Amino acid sequence: MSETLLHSTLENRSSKIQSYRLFINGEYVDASIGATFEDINPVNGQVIARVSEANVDDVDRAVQAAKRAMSGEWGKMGTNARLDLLSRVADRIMDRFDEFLEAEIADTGKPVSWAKAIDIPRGAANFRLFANLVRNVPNESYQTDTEDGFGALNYAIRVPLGVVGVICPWNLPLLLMTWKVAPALACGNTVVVKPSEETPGTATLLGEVMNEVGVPAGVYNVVHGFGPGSAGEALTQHPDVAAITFTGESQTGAAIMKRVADGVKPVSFELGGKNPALVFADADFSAAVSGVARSTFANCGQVCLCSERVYVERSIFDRFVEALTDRAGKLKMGDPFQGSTTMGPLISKEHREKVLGYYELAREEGGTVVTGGGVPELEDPYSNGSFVQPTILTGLSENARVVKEEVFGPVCHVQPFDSEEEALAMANDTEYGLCAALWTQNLSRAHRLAAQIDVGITWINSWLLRDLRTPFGGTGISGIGREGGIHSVNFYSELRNVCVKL
Ligand code: NAD
Ligand code: 6OD
Repeated sequence: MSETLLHSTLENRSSKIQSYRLFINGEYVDASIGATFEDINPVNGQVIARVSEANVDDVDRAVQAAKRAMSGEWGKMGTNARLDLLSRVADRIMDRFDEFLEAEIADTGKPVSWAKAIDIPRGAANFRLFANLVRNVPNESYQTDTEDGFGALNYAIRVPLGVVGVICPWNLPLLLMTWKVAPALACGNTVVVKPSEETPGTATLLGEVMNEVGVPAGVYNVVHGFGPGSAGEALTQHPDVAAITFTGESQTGAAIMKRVADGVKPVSFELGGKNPALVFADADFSAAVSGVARSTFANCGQVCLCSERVYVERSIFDRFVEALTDRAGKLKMGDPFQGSTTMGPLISKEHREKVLGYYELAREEGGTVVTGGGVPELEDPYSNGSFVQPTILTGLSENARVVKEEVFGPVCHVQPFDSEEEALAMANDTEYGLCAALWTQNLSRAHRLAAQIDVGITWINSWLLRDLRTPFGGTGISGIGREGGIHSVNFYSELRNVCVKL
């Protein structure tokens, strides 16, 4: 990948408006009534694409194509042949790395350094992992005693669920979409994907890859649109969709759950977070500062795993806040294709209003804005983007809304603590339970706390270090179920037991 090439492509993109169509039954098609919406580049506010907006009929077309594919070539294909195809999808994403990178950056404005290290490689890695894993999944069997002495043999088989509806957010579009599509396809299902309306690009491009490697028509389908009253809701209500896998806000998860309840369909939900980072005085200070700077500001704070509540042992509190403030001041905003840019914009002007609202609320709730708290002064064209300042807050009560509610921006509140018990109590005082980061060199303390913090994932002296085989998910309103490794296989396939009397 050459950065010069990417840079000039960004300039070209500014003048060339893309067309993102629906991908149904292996073909790019317009929405049935020709409806479209605009896809905006959050770096400069320019329209980058017109996107076909699916209605109920289009969603039905996609679901029917996916259903037909289940009983066609795909449904009959052997496991190894199917998984070979998915390995080729991974290879082809890497072959077309620059195109995925450009599409992802155009939609999100995230810095190239982040997108090329995280988003696109993970898109490929998700397919590679599940192609390998499903080849090696054993099934249970039991020899059962019977009164006649001949016994019985019980064995389990796995079958796909059918058509899986995949509803995705905008923050890590390719990564989070393939995190669900790859295991769903590896288990033999077909999918209808509803990408976020903010980030339709990479899901659309993936359709080309599916065709190039020979994934049969109808296995991977993409319907664009919005949530309520649009493609998202239509997918959740479709009677031929067997399961819904969703990543997004907790409130949206609740709305989807109500919609699927009548059909008693399985759901897998990866939802919001209000994640704590705990920094003890015995931590490696500079590693903790770097780690918390990363876990607060990465992807402009738009990772569900970001730390928005930072608890620091009182003896190092002032020094820590000063050092974190210094890190915030060094973040550079601007052209995402420049290697020197380290922070992108928020996803949209609408989301910026929400984040700025929380900055204002922090002041109203009596907090101190140590740094940031507003919109940065940037030259054109970035002044038309959705940039906000990285922000550090102190002095808020633990009951303040800013400390309780997910902001999803580059902001944290830093609170001092005097004891491990106090830090633990504050960390757990939330409805959310996605992840935590612990910074300490006392390993007994680290393990003790990891067992007591009520979250799905605890990082000790690290953050976002991922092994895709591990269970991933949240407690409380941060999610339902676990994905990753065998946990994804357990969601995307159904176990059936066969009992043979011998
Ligand atoms: P969102 O909930 O607003 O939207 C996510 C998707 O759901 C979009 O495709 C949207 O169109 C669709 N949608 C919205 N309402 C719907 C409805 N009623 N029926 C069907 N579909 C509907 O989330 P977002 O703003 O795109 O993403 C940010 C949120 O996602 C944050 O809360 C973040 O914490 C969360 N998130 C969680 C994880 C995780 O792994 N736990 C990962 C990424 C993002
Ligand atoms: O790394 C992953 O697998 C994952 N699901 C990350 C989620 C990030 C949330 O924004």
